[in-house]
Amino acid sequence: MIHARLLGASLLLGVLALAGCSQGTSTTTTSAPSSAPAAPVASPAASVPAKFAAGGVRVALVRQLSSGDYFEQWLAGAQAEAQALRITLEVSSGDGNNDKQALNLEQAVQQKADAIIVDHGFADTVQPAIKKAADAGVPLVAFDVDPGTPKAVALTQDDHKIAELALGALKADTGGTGDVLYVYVSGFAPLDRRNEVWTRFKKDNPGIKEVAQIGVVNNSTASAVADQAKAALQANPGVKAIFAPYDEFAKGAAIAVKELGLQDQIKIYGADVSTADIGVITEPNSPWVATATTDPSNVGRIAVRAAALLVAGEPVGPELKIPPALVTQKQLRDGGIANIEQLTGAVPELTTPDVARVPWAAS
Ligand code: SR1
Repeated sequence: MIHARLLGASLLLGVLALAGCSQGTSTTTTSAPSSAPAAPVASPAASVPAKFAAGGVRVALVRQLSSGDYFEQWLAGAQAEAQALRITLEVSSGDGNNDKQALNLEQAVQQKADAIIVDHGFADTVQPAIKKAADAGVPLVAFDVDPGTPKAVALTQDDHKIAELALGALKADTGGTGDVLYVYVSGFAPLDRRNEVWTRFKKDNPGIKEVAQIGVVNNSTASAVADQAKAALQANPGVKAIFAPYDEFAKGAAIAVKELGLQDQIKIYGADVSTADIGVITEPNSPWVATATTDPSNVGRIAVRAAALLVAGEPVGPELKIPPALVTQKQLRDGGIANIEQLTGAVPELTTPDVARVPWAAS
């Protein structure tokens, strides 16, 4: 065991991104450097496990999707936490191809990663490999995908709350009546959970009428949703709100509303946030008026911390659920908030250092 204070200086520098290729999948490896200039660190509460101190821990991050603000920020958070904990993070993405993600997962098991984080995915394609890994005793964190085994830590955002917050804003603004366009694609666990709330919301608010449902998830989700939304809004001229609980959906909806010149008639209620999203929400006459969100990079950090704890044999609850906050256009404009750093400063509950806290971490 080596005391973290001694190591602190070497934990702070440099992402070494090595581009590699395996089975047509781009894989990046983020590793901590062996040395770095001195820097001040906070006192840790515990000693660093030897394998971490030696930089010998490999965690595979196996992703279903990687494009879009949410997934980029999430990865940046995961990489930053891996660097801080001296973990080598081996990142692969199925780029929306579920078979490719399943292959990447099989490969991570074969290559004996110290832990595996599965980031999104469809149950039927990832659960067989998750089961193999769990049976082999590999520590697992499953983010936004049902792992099908209690042996894996299930990490989610509180998706029911995300939908409730956004729909609460929609209801307050509409008075609970009016035609609504809904953006949804089934099969993605977080979207399915948000859909449960939407289904209940419609029952509880009979004045709300879903006039159309659209949605697509691909490498250019926002522009595909924009095209669909334009057609749906032209076919349904009475729409006064759009429920679009994923930022790529909300961005696409905003493009459509602006192109049709309907900003004074239609408001958008979304999910997620990024600096680019804040720009869209706060621009003059923007229809996107509220978003319910966590800080995606904070969630990526938590995934890596949970994996680190499992590797060290530390207890982690079977479920980690990260609470969201409602962020409104008014709040951003009034607060002069232009980026994620300013937002997390103004809404400190978006940062959750006590979730999966690593006792040997410097801060
Ligand atoms: C396609 S699923 C997109 C969602 O995954 C994450 O949970 C984000 O919140 C995003 O909305």
